[in-house]
Order: sequence, then C-alpha cells, then structure tokens
Amino acid sequence: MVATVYAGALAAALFATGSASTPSFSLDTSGVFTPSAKSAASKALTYDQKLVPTGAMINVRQQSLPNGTTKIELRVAGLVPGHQYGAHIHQKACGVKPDDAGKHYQDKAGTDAAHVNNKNEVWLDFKTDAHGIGQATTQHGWAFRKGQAGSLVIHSQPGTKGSRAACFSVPFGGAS
Ligand SMILES: [Cu+2]
Repeated sequence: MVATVYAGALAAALFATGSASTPSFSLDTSGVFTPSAKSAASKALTYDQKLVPTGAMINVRQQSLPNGTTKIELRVAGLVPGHQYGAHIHQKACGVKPDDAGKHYQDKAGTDAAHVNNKNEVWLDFKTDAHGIGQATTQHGWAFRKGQAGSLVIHSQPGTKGSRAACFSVPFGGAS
C-alpha cells in the first residue's frame, strides 16, 4: 500500500504541470478482509462475517483533478450475492471496534438533511451481483481536507441506517 501511495504521489509530482485531466492525486489500494478481533493491524477488517466474510476482497481508487473534482471507485468481491450494502467514506482509519472509524467525512460539517446526503458526503452504496461482486463510483466537486478521510466503511444496508459490517483503511488524498 505504501508503494502504491508513493507511486501516486510521484506521478502527481511528475505530471503537476500536465493537462486538466491529469490527476493531482491518485491512489489504488486493495485489501483482503480479516476478522477485527484477530488482526487489528490489518487494513481491511470485518465485524460481521455473515455479510463480509473473511477473505472477501476490496479495491478502492481515488482520482483527484486539479480543478478540485474527486472521483472514488469501489470494487468488492466475495460478499453475499444479491445483497444491498451501504458504504461511506469515514473520517478515521479502522480499528478493532466498528466505531473507531469515526463519523462520515463531510465537505461541510452538519447533522441535518442538508449535510447528511450523498452530495456533501461520499456514499458508495452498492448491490452485489449473483457472484457476490459489487461496485460503485462517485464524483464530487470538492477535494478532501488532507488527513481527514481515513477509511471506507461497508454497512449492512444502504443509506445511513445500517450497522457497520466492515472497514477498509484508506489514506484518501487531500487538495494539492
Ligand atoms: Cu458509514
């Protein structure tokens, strides 16, 4: 993961004077879920092995453009077929306890409906196919504040009602 992040940073530095479509920050990181009780050091932790079994895989990509646009792609495999999951970017890295990832990352802080939505937060809800594979993509017109977006949490159901089934630590990149 370190090498991937480093490569992304290096590419950003090399191409900083490129066209508007050249990313100012990019990362591509993958993980295999392990039970949180057994391996707190893992960056992919499952809290609910019925919904996110040990060995399930996740891949997350971020591309941020010089104009401030942030694109996030999520891919998962090995989950329950035909299930609707919720997923959001949270503030902190994952820990042994589901709540360790903290709250949702928000562009503008707030607790009302004007702030808790998929425009001001990064939601990547998805439904798995018959093989347990799922994917989601989002794009926002704003950049993360550096160091304030630390994980992607998979929830038991879409939206904001579901419990936290698994967590993947991702050092999302901030504005350049
Ligand atoms: Cu969440």
